[in-house]
Amino acid sequence: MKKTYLPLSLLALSATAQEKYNVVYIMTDDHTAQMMSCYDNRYVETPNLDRIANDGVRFVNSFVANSLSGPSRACMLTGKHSHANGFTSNVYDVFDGSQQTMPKLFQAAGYQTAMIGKWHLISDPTGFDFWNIVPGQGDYYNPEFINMDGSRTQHKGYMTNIVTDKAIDWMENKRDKDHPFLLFIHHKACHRNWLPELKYLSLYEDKEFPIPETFYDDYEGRPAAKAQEMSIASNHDMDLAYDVKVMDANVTTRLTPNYLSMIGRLDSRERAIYDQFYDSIAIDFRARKLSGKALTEYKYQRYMRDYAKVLKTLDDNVGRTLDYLRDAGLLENTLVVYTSDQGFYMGEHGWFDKRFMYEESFRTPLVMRLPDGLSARGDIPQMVQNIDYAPTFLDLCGIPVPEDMHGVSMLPLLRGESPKNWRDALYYHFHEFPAEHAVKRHYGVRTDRYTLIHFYEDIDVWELYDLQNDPQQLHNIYGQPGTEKITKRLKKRLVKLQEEYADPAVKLTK
Ligand code: SGN
Ligand code: CA
Repeated sequence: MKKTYLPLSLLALSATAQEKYNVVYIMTDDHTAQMMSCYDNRYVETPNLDRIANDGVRFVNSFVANSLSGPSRACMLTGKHSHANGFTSNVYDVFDGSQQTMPKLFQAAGYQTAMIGKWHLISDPTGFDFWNIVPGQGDYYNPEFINMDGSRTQHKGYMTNIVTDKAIDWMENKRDKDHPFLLFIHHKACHRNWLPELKYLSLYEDKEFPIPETFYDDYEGRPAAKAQEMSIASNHDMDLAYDVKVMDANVTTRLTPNYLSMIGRLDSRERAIYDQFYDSIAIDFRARKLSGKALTEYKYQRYMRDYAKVLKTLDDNVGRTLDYLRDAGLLENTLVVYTSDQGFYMGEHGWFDKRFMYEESFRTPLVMRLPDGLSARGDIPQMVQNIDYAPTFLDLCGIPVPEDMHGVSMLPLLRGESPKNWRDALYYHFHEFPAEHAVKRHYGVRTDRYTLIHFYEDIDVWELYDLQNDPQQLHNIYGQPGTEKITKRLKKRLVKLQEEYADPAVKLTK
């Protein structure tokens, strides 16, 4: 940006809308790169998400620090790994909102800050001039929002549309336009249990999704992978009523009550439309009397279709957000970021859900449309992580990046530079066990070629993958002859990262 020299008296007012970039940070829930056509065109088209990448940059090695909603959000807000920001798990922690966060630093620098949608950190948001969040996971249909005064308002409509309406309304009518802004638009889509917007119920019904190569993985040599409860085949894990939506009035499954309460939010007219669609699916399902592999593959198709429908509304709304920014003349001066709180399994290893440090859930989509002045375009190959978002946004907007943040600014990458000393290894730590989906605690290190993972707590298992020879991570080569040297080198790197980030888990590695 061009440097301007202001008289001292005006320095305090220097965060004016004309001089500073805005940041619009769009984050979805459980949206994975396999389901975004600019990353992977096997399954769906996402033209509006792709617009961001086509006009700007696509990070092809983008990862999270802890593949779970709340923890991921806390990493993004603080620029720190979970053990340091204190929010390690959705179910055991409350986010300490008195700590330093990126929005607070923006606010102190004179920015207008706002947060709309899924927050999922238990405590109320801090550091925002305006917030309007949903309780917990929120609901797809006629959702309730929590207002800043603690009151709750139920809105008529579909969550993804409402979150976008609110975001546009804030940009257009609620913010102080004399100041630059930081806006978080945090969607519930595409989180379980994938309830589509009613107008898209029949979409993708004629589509048969290809079954991933690792769908029938036997988890040999990987006891933690075997112990998980996120299997499409299991009717305990993927519920026939709640997830697959083939409810049988005579059978109450484990999650039927949750399902009924969710679709109970529809009014009678909406419910009739919903029932007409899924009742016919359920009748057809019962007539087929499926079992074994046929049943598992049927569940997979239903899962893919419903997920894709939810994603369609999301893509529409990202398009709407981009159109607003363009029409309001904001695009030239705004960094638009699109990412998800983590990746997800679309049948790989036979799974749905996330949590593991294996590639599909460790990765997360990340595309950005850059404001004027930043020249990078196309693919960015460096390994980046969601702890880098806070330093990047701060750096871009000329706000000093605090020393204690673990992440690093991606600004040089956005300028089209290739810094020589960019990180060569990523640290990951998943803490939520015991919990739903039964994924063991684990941490690990990933380089461009290898992933080394340590599962611990009620298990003590190391896994090593050569991503070049085994990108699907089916062969745990830890302890195999010939891997001694690389294992030693990776453990050393892991200890160094754990010491650098001061993760007490280092004692389990040494
Ligand atoms: C809910 C879901 C889980 C999911 C977690 C965490 N169960 O508990 O399947 O793993 O959220 O997801 S449900 O029966 O309530 O749908 S996260 O993305 O918010 O971390
Ligand atoms: Ca999530």
